[in-house]
Amino acid sequence: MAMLDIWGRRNSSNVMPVMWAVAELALPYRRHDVGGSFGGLDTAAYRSMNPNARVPTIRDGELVLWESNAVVRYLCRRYGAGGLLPDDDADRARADQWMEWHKNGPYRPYIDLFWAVVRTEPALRDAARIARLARATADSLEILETHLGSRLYIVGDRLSMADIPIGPMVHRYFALDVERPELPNIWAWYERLCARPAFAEQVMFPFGRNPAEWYLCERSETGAPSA
Ligand SMILES: N[C@@H](CCC(=O)N[C@@H](CS)C(=O)NCC(=O)O)C(=O)O
Repeated sequence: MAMLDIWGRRNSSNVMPVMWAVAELALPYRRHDVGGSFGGLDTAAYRSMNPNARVPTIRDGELVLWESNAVVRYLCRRYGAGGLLPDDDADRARADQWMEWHKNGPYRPYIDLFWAVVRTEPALRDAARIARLARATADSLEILETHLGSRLYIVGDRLSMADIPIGPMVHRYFALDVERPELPNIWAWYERLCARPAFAEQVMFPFGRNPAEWYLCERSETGAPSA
């Protein structure tokens, strides 16, 4: 295959699933730092690829694609047969279902929670709102908790594209300093993900505890604050 081009800062919640999929599939790629403190989204050149001026965007030969779940699905269909793409139609549909559930279910309160904590100065945090968002995220994740009671991965007993968007969200959710219920089945699944080198490399890097640390992590190669 040709070299895949990926535009997006690696600490973006929507870039991480793409990078994790790329690493699981061992695809050759070049990643371009845009978005966040790197800027570069509001240019004619970038908007001609992605009129939303958001990350991620990928280019694979002639194909330019945005929307992280669409990108993950594409990569898994094109390069993931026998691996991240379930073989059977019903399992593929189930994987699609959980990817949609992620975006429309827990991700919504989770991303607001993440911003309300990590990306807000401690003095400006709204404790009542944080508690509400933490509760809403947990309530939604209880659905996954029940589901994972009888399987190792989200679809069946091996990693598939269904796990890809949800893993990075859960990684950060478990690291946030917020009220959380016990979620033993999600935790056991998360530990399975942590044992994967691709997940460790593309998802498990530090992101900081406040806006200053966030920006230091964003600018650091390793994700670690340099000060
Ligand atoms: N639904 C889109 C959302 C894309 C999105 O909102 N990306 C955020 C980062 S997570 C973004 O581009 N923010 C502006 C920035 O990074 O400067 C997807 O899943 O790809």
